[in-house]
Amino acid sequence: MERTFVMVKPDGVQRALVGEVIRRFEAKGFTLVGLKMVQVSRELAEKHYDVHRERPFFGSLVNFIISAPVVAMVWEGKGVIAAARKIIGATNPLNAEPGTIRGDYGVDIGRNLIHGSDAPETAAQEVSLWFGDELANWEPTIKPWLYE
Ligand code: DAT
Ligand code: MG
Repeated sequence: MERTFVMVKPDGVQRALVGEVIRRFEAKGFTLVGLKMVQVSRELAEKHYDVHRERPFFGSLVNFIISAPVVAMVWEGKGVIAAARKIIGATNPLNAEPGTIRGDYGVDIGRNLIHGSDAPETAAQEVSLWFGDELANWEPTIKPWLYE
């Protein structure tokens, strides 16, 4: 079953949106297999955002991610990588559709509340970077009511 990495960024934690984020993923039918609060080190933040190292916003992005705790999670389910990106919405919250997390709660690209892996390769990398093997392998008993 597919897995993806989702992180409520410092602004999402401070805005008390952790429960709302979890609620949306649970309500959709995805399964939580990893969850922790993290005061991120500069090293981890730079590794996580390594693809953006040369971008002008890299420094402020890393400083922001390490400025206060984040909530890291791993969600499992059919098509969860692409579905999470849809639930999260466009990178710039002003372009994100209403009904998405960024569309409903954000206004600034530098305060867009939440991260989600963008493809199978990055999902695998990010799950491993943030959680290693500390994930719960479990099957919800309602699974036959979610999947044919
Ligand atoms: P996403 O988080 O939607 O995958 P991304 O990978 O392109 O977006 O960028 C990572 C984060 O960097 C993004 O969530 C917010 C920040 N960011 C991206 N583009 C930016 C920009 N033009 N100015 C400021 N911050 C930006
Ligand atoms: Mg990205």
